[in-house]
Amino acid sequence: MSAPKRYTITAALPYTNGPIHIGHLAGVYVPADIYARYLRLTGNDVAYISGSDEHGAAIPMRAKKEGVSPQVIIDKYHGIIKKSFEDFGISFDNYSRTSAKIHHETASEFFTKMYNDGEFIEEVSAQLYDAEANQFLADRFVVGTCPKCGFEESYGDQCENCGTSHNATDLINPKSAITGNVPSVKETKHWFLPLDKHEAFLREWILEGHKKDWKPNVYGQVKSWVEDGLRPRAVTRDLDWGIPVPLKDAEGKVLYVWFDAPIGYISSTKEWAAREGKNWEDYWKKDDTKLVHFIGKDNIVFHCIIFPSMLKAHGDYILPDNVPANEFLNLEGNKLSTSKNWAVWLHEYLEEFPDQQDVLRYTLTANAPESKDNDFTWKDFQAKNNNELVAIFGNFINRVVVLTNKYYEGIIPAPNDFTEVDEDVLAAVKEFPNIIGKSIERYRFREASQELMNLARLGNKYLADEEPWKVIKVDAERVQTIMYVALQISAALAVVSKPFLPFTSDKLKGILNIDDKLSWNDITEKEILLPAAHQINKAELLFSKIEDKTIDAQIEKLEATKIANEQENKVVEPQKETIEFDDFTKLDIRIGTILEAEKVAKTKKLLKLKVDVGIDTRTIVSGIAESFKPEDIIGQQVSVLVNLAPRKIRGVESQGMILMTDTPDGKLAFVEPTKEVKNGQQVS
Ligand code: B3M
Ligand code: ZN
Repeated sequence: MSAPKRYTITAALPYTNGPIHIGHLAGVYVPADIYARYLRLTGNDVAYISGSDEHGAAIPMRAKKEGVSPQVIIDKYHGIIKKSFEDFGISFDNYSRTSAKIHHETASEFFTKMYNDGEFIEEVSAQLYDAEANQFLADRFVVGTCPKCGFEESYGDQCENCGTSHNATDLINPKSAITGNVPSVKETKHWFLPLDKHEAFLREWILEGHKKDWKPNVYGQVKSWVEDGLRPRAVTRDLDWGIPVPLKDAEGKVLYVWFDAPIGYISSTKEWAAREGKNWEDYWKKDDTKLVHFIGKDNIVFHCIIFPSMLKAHGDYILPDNVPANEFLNLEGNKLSTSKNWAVWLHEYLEEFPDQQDVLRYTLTANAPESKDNDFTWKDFQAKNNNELVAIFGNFINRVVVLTNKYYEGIIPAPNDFTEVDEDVLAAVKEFPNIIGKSIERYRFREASQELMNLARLGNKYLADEEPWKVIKVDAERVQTIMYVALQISAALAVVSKPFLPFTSDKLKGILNIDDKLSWNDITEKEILLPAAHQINKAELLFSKIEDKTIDAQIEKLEATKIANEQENKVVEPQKETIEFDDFTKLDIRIGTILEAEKVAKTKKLLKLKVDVGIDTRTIVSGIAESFKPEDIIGQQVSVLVNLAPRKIRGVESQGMILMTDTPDGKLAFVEPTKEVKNGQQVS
């Protein structure tokens, strides 16, 4: 076992302008949690740190949209996000928030020291200004075309499409996100971090020093930025929401959110260390501490170029050993989007899949976007659950526990002679902690999760091959050995599943009655994991099958969201060409009542209706079957174009047309009188 080390593991601070979704878990928080849990289990000193990012333009914009103060917004979403992390077993040692006093103090001190050391350029420059909103425009307050990739929805500080970071004045065709106006320019003073001054350091530290151990997707982005040429970046803003710039002549200015937020890792560590009686500087200033930042790819420039330059310039801080950024997770083929509600929100997931956090953790790990964007589909989620967690992991454990209770009343039998197969299986089990550990230490969590499933496969195959339920009839002594071996595998699974499936691991330890008696390293080092005569508990299902109808409901929910988005973005049809009044008088539109309704055979959309239009009762075929059940529209009053020439539709003669319109959820609605009207009444 290697000597214990000290780790500071940070996970990106989520903005408190909305809830969090599966993309956050997949990209950042589950991999970081697996890493932190594994390092704790292998005896290391770990500080797993995060918190809410409560400054920046996104929050006042959301506040304005909801007609509340930014403080109301951050309090609401800090609470929702913090609870979501707790619900999903994200085991932070501290989850703070950047509106906390300790952070304001820490960020202000950090800035002041850099200022006093002459690390900033003070410059009055022309910045974008929205005269109507009477506000300077930076970050998300301005959108325009990215100078690097041409993406037309780039923000003022960063392009979400190519990830590059720039100044607002670099945008092509900028537009105010507040009024839509083309901004003017106005002089204002800001303090700039001269990134160009840190180029040599960044080249030596990253391009040379981390060529081999940083992920290609991270190294590649950093290399292209450094080689594109680094320029001074403003670290202050003309905003009233954020940490005031701690200088006399800085009235109405705050620290740029991406200057203060990474310092949030330090202030959150301070908060934790004070509570735990530790020295925070051990985790940020000692060379034998390993600092690892878990982020999404859109945060690479801030964590690999800007924050390290700040740490270096401030002096006496360690630098990140690795920044294993993930790519993006998509949902059913489309980009996850808070604004389009195209997401699986964690708080909603738990309402629909109570106590099934581990199913989502496992699916998001097994399909993590580690080297390229990946897609989450509900069908794959169902398959991972039913074909792996239920059919392999759960099935193996259930058989072991049921048979141990059935044959031995839950008391682990003493083994007799081991066969070669038994010996091989017991030897293989001892290898898994190292196999899984190596993948985790190399930030290959997908691979690690599959090795975990391979251990369950080993157990499942061993039982299927040894068939104790058959052998019991002829050789009870042999079955004692088989069950003993199978129980050792079960104990190993309970321990090594903890980083990935914390809830399942705890449940399995309860079933095996081992609590936390076994450590990660015991699996490799101890001869016996579960001794004979040990009493286990009754069987409980670890996972349950997810039925098609449950998944179909989720897919339908997304379909409805997609349609609602399409409707919202639908442009209003332009007016048709002008007609004369006489043209209108040719239309004979009457009020009618639906008397009968039935589906037209072999069609999805058509209903055959009997409608009393006052003049007579007639048959009308209408394409409304996907919006209405026949039995629900008997007695419905409708507007009918009665003098439309009759026509055969799927063999049925239709004598007229029911007037309909589209609703935001993509269904149809009747054009009906707001009061009961006599059938045959004319619409004019
Ligand atoms: N608040 C998250 C984002 O860009 C950002 C991370 C800060 S980590 C210091 O979505
Ligand atoms: Zn771009």
